[in-house]
Amino acid sequence: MNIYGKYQDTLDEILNELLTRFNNLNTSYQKETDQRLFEHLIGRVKSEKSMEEKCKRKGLPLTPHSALRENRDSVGLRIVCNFIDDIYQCIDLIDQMPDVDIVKKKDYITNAKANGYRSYHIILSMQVPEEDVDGETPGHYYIEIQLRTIAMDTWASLEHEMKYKHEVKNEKMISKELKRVSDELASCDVSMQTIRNLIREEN
Ligand code: 0O2
Repeated sequence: MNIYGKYQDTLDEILNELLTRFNNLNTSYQKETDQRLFEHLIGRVKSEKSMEEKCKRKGLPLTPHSALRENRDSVGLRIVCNFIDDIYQCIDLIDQMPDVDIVKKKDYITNAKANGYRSYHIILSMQVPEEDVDGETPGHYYIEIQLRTIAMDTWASLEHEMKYKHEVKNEKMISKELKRVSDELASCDVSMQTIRNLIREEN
């Protein structure tokens, strides 16, 4: 049985609605300011296999309730921005969205994880006309949004590929190197932001 049960179609619809919404925001922002709000955007409904593994890892039964209430990332969006300030600009716009409540914010940019992971995570609760897993109509569904700069995304993608959830030999040395690279990239992000501010001041 599909872990998302009869809610799978609603998850797909929510993902499409949010992708359209954010792409439209980017287009109107660009028209107004001549700058892009974000560089690119990706989204996915977490695969059943990955959601099942996550539930097993947490000792949860393989039910739609575990997938949609005990976990809050069945629908995930990743917004990749050019500059750090753009991330906070996106967050302001998310704050203003109708039919969406911000349930949790985790700022791994100001407070990077010990391994060097940097990103800003938001958990949203979105109201939709369809029924939810509690039998409520209109329903509420959770969405996880990860916001990062290109540099943060590069690091996280490569670290995910190489290490996250994998066993690694020379663990200590590899972790130290990854942390060092993360700090260097963070310093580049700050420098690029400073350069942008200087250019803007001149114009
Ligand atoms: P995947 O395979 O990317 O989907 P949760 O695990 O969601 O119940 P938690 O631990 O509070 O709750 O979540 P957190 O810290 O907000 O992290 C959620 C997601 O952020 C992860 O999802 C990853 O996508 C990403 N993430 C967090 N820490 C790291 C990290 O150290 N390295 C990388 N590359 N990504 C990270 P999943 O479901 O764990 O994994």
